This record gives sequence, structure tokens and C-alpha cells, in this order.
Amino acid sequence: MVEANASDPYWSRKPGTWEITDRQDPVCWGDGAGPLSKAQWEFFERNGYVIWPSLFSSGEVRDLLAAAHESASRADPKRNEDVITEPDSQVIRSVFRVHRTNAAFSRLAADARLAGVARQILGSEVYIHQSRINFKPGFDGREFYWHSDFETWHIEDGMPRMRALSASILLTENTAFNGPLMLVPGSHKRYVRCMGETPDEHYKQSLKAQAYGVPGREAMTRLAEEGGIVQAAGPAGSVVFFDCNIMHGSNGNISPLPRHSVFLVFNSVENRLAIPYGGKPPRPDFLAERDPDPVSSARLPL
Ligand code: 6CS
Ligand code: FE
Repeated sequence: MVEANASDPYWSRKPGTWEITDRQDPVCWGDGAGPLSKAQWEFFERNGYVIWPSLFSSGEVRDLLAAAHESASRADPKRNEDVITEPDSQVIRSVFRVHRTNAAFSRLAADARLAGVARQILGSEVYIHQSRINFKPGFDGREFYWHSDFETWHIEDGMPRMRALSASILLTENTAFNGPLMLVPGSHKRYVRCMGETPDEHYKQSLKAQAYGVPGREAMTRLAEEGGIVQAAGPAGSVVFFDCNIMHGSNGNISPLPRHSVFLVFNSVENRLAIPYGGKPPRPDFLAERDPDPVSSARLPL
């Protein structure tokens, strides 16, 4: 049984209890200097995300998409824990830790267009906490249920504060029809304590379909009433930057057109992982970097 630790502002997963409370951390930690304009920065602060259309060229997207397919073709879900298949088939859903296994994604992780924004918002040097490709092929791609990444990263990985963000690089066009990311603007300023005790080795289930660390229907309804829901549609090469605590999810893809994206999670070097707050053993490294490589946080010109 998880004891709610009164000294932890972000305790969660106590059986039978849920609550919407307030964020205790700033959203933007820096002084504002960096690649985002003042308007983009303020938009991120207020809404918890910002979309940068066509930040990557079509040539770059072509190379990244080829690298993504290469990673998938090398991936063996039966042997490699960092390759996740859909709950109901052997179709590949995610390949994790790609910035360590594929040169194209290592370069991407150090690209100043992404790392520069992360430094600007997080107000410090940064490192890659998690990387992954999410494949959502036409017809077969399944949904991601509503969640805040931070709730899981805090409880299961030991991320202390809300000082991380994701960059999702769209590798195919995202339309209303192929299961784009959906976000609840403003929800990053709230914190939903989720119900239910985390099962052992929860990640083996949650990466296919998450059932713990997700908001109940009443909580989700309230958040959507407060902030509405937006979809992050855009051409391939666009980047969605989103706060670690924004409530988000995506629908399945019954359209014939694939929706593939690569996600890089940047964490502040001042927010390195501690012992997981949920009291279970930490998740494996492919999900949560405990020993950041200084190279991936090397100083780069903005
Ligand atoms: O468990 C995790 O760390 C993650 N799962 C989801 C559904 N989103 C973020 C992250 O990859
Ligand atoms: Fe997520």
C-alpha cells in the first residue's frame, strides 16, 4: 500500500483517492532568452505547449523517417524490452532509446533547434531523459489514453520537479484523421492525483495501454471544461513542444495514412532522477535515464 507522503507535493496513486490540485513549480524557468519569440514563450507558459510548423525541412524529415523505419526493421520485440508492440497484435507501437542506437536520432537530440528551446524554457543545461519513436500506421495504430507524463515520471521514475518538456517531431503530416496529439491547454498548471495502486512492473502493460496514472473520468471532464481540447495538427517537420505535466492523449488511426513521430524528452540537469516517489523499484534505463551522458547535454550554440 502506497503511503501518501505529506512532504511530497506530487503524491499520487493512493487507492481510493483522487484530486485536482495546483502545480507547485514554474512553467518557464529561464529568463526568456532563446529561439522562441516572446509570443511563443508566453503562449507556452499559458497553454503548456507550442507548435512550431515546419521547423525541419522536407529533406530532413525524409532522412528521419528512413531512420525510423530502419530502427523498426532492426527491432525485435521478442528479444528487446525497448521495443513495444500494440496490445492486440505484433505491430510495433514504440521503439525507445533511439538517440543511443541510431546516429540520426543522436544528432537530432543535440540539434540546437530543439535543445535550444529546452534550455530556454527549463533555464539550465538539459539532457535526454527519454527518447522514442511512436509509430501509428494507417488502420492498425492504436490510441494513447489521457495522461500527464510527469505523474508517471515522478511516481515511477523519481523525477523531482516539473522541469522537463517533450519535443515531438512530426515525421508524417498530422491531420484530424490520423490520430494526432490532443492537448488540454492550461492543464499543465494543475496536477491530478490518480487513483489506484501501481502494479509491479507496470511499464510492461502501461506502454501498450495505460490504466494507472491516468485521470478518472470526472477529473478529465473537469480539465477539459476548464481548458478545452486542441489537436496538434501540422505538416511533417513540425515540432510540438509540450510541458511534462500537460494532460494529453491521442486517438487510434483508422485512416489509411500513417502518423509517425519521434519524441525527445529534455530534463533539466538540476532535476535529475531520485528514488521513485511511488515506492517501487525504478523502471529500466531505456525509459528513464539515470546516468545522463554529458555529451548529450554538451553546450551548443543557440
Ligand atoms: O511511461 C512513459 O514514460 C511514457 N508513456 C506515455 C504514454 N507517454 C510518455 C512516456 O513515453
Ligand atoms: Fe505522454
